[in-house]
Amino acid sequence: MKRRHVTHFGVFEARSDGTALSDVTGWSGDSDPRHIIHNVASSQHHPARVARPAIRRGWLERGPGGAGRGDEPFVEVDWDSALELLSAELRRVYSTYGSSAVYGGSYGWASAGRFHHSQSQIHRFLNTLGGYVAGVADYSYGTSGILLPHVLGSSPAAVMADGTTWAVIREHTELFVSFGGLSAKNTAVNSGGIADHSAREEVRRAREAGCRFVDITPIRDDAFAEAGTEWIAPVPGSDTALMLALAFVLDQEGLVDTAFLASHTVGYDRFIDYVNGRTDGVPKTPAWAAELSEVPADVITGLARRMAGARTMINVSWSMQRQVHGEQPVWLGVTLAAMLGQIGLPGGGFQHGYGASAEIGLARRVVSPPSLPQGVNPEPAFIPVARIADMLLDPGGVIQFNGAELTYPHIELVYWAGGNPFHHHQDLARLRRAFSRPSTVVVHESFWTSTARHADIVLPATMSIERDDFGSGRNDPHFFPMPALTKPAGEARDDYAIFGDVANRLGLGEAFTEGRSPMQWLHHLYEGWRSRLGELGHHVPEFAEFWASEHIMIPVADPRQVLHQSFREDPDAHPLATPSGLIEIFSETIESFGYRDCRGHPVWMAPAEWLGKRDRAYPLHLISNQPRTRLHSQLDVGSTSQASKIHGREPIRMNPADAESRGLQTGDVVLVRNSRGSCLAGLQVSDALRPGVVQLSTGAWYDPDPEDPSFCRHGNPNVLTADVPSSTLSQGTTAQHTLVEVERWEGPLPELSVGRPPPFA
Ligand SMILES: Nc1nc2c(c(=O)[nH]1)N[C@H]1C(S)=C(S)[C@@H](COP(=O)(O)OP(=O)(O)OC[C@H]3O[C@@H](n4cnc5c(=O)[nH]c(N)nc54)[C@H](O)[C@@H]3O)O[C@H]1N2
Ligand SMILES: Nc1nc2c(c(=O)[nH]1)N[C@H]1C(S)=C(S)[C@@H](COP(=O)(O)OP(=O)(O)OC[C@H]3O[C@@H](n4cnc5c(=O)[nH]c(N)nc54)[C@H](O)[C@@H]3O)O[C@H]1N2
Ligand SMILES: [Mo]
Repeated sequence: MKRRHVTHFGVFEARSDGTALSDVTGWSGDSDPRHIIHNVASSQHHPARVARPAIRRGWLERGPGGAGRGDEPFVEVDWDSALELLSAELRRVYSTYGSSAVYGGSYGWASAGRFHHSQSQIHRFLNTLGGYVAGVADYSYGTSGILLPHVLGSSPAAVMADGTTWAVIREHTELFVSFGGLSAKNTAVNSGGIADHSAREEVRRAREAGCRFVDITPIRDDAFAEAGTEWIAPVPGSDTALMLALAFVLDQEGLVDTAFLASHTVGYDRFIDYVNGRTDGVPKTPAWAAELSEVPADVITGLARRMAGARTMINVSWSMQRQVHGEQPVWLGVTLAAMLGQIGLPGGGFQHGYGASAEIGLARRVVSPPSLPQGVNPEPAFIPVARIADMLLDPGGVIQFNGAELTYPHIELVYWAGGNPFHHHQDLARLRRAFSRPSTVVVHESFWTSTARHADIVLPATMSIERDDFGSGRNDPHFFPMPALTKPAGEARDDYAIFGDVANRLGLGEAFTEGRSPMQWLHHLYEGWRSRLGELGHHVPEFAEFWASEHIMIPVADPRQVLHQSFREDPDAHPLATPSGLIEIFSETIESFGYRDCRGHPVWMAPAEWLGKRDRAYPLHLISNQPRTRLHSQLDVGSTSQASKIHGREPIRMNPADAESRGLQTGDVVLVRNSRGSCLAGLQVSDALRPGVVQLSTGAWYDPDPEDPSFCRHGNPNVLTADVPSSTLSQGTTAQHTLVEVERWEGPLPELSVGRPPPFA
């Protein structure tokens, strides 16, 4: 009999012999299963799996200290020795320095499954010990996460959960304009899982009903084929100029809903004075934007007219804000939708991220599924999550962030479970220097990722298929029991078991576990959740029935929800949580911070690295977007991810004209380089890319050359990306863009070290 399992990229069914899985297929209830699911079974027993606890030799022999980290071999030890060493080190750090010396941000997606969710586990554990320095916001929408509360009074997550559903779009939307495209590949994924990949079918039905899709993106084939997309390909990073010109046309041609602006927004006058050039002498005309974006002026004018003449959904993808000045296009998306006066109307208005993840366009559930309580973190120090290298390199340094002043703490110990900063952070050679600073780095991992290789204490964690859990993705109404499918590989233990054991050794076992086994926790959390639902008048089965079921459904309030509908109908009765209660096209709050790189209303500021700079040394614009064949760096050794590699290297895509001028062909191994670093990659020539743009997705396991850590032999783009923040306001990552040059790799092909364990002493 086949059994089911939830992953971030879908639900699969497989046969199990108790040790390994076979015959993996998508869940029968999924209308569009994605090939990423095949990475799971194919990597479970891969040699790159962490089999036993391991300690870096220098740390074991000399004690805490960063010298040799990432270079030295490891020594495998038994669990008791590893946990004894770890407990003693935690005791030393907490008693000598306190919680401000422990960085426990531990950013990362970990695995699906609500109880064993690594971030919940590690944060609960560190809170039990006295707290930790946290990392706030995220890499996904770290910039809009700070901006949107100022503009719309809600977080991006709330804007998405309340967003207009596909059912409404299908009936009402005539024109769907997507800045950053409407990405088919990214809807494979949803945080916590997705039962039915419905986006393709929803797009097909919308198109069938007459909706026209316009994708504004340098990469054509992100789109769903079913959308029949019209493609507009701007210079990457120039969208703000394009959007300002759309605003200019709407204003000049009298296509603006002035009544809506008056009743539902503040600050339009100051914005439009800027657009028309009254404040800076530069009218943001289509001709002006055409110079910057290389989108012809008549295309911009035509698009503005079409937007005003139809029920228009303006979608701004998350990629648009993972850039320097990433606030601006998101703010402009809201502003354009307000100018059209369609916010709160069915099928019109604004959304941040249809296509960025499977959840967007699903209706809000009446309550989220249960999760492990994390407790309270008494430590006040925190960082914006993407400032980790700055913090480690500059203890005592001061930064501005969203109107506050933060001082970087002095970190003695870094603890990570469920994330891979040596994939996800920018400028990895710099991160490596930063990681040499703390005395101790502890990592729980299932695989010998580059982060595990840069740790001192590495503890083997189970994969989600090896433990009992339950799972439901963000905004997905399906809720599945997830009984373990196999026993753990090697000596792997659950994060929960590891934390429970260490807490015990520190005399805090009861506080952490409350005396419950994982199965008792599932029962306890589920029943608490069931009674909360009951109080709201919703009934779901008892735990035993749930556990024996295929899945249950979480009730949804309104499958036909429309974002900002009640606000539109009565802004006094349903104000936004902004200072004015209205949409803030001009934000007095942001203006009052006085940041030069984010003013009181959206403006054009040329990024430091973009094609408009005409950089002779690095003439190509690299987009490092999300990979089609995996989730970030997860399971990169798995079969779907490996099938995409070229001579073992991550594929990079390039327009035919750029390939020809460099004498390159599909299948060549190339060197991608800039002033920060370089990596190898395998070339794919494709006319889906705008000329001048190359695409190397994120997530190939960083494989640094032993002589030069800024050279990755495998193709991780983060040796190239800059570790500079989006702005002073949000301090978000700018991973999406960087300038590079690409040339044929002439030397012998270096052997890869990822895909097997590090050397053991
Ligand atoms: N250049 C560039 N960089 C980027 C991006 C980009 O587009 N371009 N995208 C950024 C974004 S949006 C994000 S969200 C980040 C993602 O960055 P991460 O979330 O850090 O990336 P993952 O590869 O998902 O890392 C999760 C790790 O957790 C491990 N893991 C899984 N389950 C468990 C478990 O149960 N226990 C333990 N202990 N470990 C587990 C996996 O093996 C994996 O190594 O990357 C960011 N970095
Ligand atoms: N298959 C798969 N799906 C995923 C993930 C994954 O790892 N794999 N990760 C998930 C996560 S954590 C996140 S945060 C989301 C991310 O969702 P996004 O941030 O939206 O995704 P990206 O793939 O980084 O970028 C999407 C597209 O934006 C376009 N783009 C890039 N730069 C520009 C620009 O300057 N202007 C314009 N107009 N377009 C531009 C490119 O076509 C790019 O492919 O994806 C989620 N979905
Ligand atoms: Mo993300």
